[in-house]
Amino acid sequence: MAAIEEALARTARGEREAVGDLDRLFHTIAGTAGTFGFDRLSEIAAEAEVICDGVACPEEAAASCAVLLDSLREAASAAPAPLATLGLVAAPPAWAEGVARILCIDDDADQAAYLCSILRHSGYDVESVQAAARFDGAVETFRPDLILLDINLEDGNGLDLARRVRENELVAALPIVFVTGRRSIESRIDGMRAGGDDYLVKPVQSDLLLATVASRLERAQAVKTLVDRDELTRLSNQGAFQRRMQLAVDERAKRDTQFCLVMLDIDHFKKVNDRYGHLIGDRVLSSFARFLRAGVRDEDAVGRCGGEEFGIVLARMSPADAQGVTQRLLERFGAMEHAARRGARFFVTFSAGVAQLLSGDTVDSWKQRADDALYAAKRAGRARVAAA
Ligand code: GH3
Ligand code: MG
Ligand code: MG
Repeated sequence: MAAIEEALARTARGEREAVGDLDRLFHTIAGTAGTFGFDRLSEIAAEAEVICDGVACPEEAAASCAVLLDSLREAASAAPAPLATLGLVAAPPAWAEGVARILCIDDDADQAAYLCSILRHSGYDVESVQAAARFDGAVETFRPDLILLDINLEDGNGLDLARRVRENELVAALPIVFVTGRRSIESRIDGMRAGGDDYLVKPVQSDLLLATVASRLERAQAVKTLVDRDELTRLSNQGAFQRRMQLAVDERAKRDTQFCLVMLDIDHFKKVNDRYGHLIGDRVLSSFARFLRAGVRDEDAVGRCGGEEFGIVLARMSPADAQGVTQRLLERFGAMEHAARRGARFFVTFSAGVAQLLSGDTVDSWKQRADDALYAAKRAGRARVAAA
């Protein structure tokens, strides 16, 4: 609107090329507003376009367009905004890792802009890719929580991309929503067979898009929580923690980011169980988990890797700093009093091993070095931190 007003002002001052600018702006609105279902807007813009094409002098165009601009404003304010902004559709579900990320693949720039603007408006973090060739890279770096996938792409086929996602263990469970112009039942079946969760036909109503995305994300998060969480401590379980370690290995290879792994094991935990009972033992594990989660940054991964063994992946940290952080955790946790029955109080310590992620490391070799350091800490007398 501001661009039109500016072009209109220049037109009114008699600038001939401003009429051309105005013409182009109205042309864009006439085209895109129609695609998005804002028919009245499209009609008015088309009318203005005709005026700009036909008038003899700029002043005349300015006078006619000024009248139309008022109608245009009115139509724009009545145009159906994405329903989420009107509160008719639930806001994006709260997402465990901040704002949910949506990757949109569509080779039609206008369609992509349309889908992205609806989703961004509703608070999602959206990235758009127009070529199939850029798909894998975007999945890897953007790490989407959901994928909107067009089927006909200039340099490929969305069905193939969906199959690739389903075959890649790291992202196999990602929700995939096809958004395509193909309406046939055969194409829908192809979409489902390729691993699509939903199939929307263009033009997509914004409220249907938002409802589909929100419900797919919600379901995915519920499943992820079940699969990835350790029930007792609510931390990542061993499998999920290993996947986080793998992401760190990948990130180091690509961007040379520093990572340290800390493996921690509670000292003489068997005695805690023997003396105070399994239930109290469980409570110690839960409070240790909460303590660790609260003691590191959001970007750091914390997981339960076994009975009383935990792991932390510290991002962007030198081994010396990681050791310092772990040492402070040990001092604070060691000073925490735990309550048992009949007013009994006791203290618990842990031992830890720190290993820096080296170039050429795999998840296994990295973990082995941290485990070796942890074992050394145990042998050296427990309640201490050792570096690999
Ligand atoms: P160390 O200092 O050498 O690590 O001695 P430790 O006693 O901590 O180690 P050990 O491996 O001998 O014993 C671990 C104990 O942790 C034994 C097991 O019963 C207990 N444990 C494992 N998982 C749980 C759990 O979920 N809850 C409870 N309460 N205990 C658990
Ligand atoms: Mg296409
Ligand atoms: Mg132990």
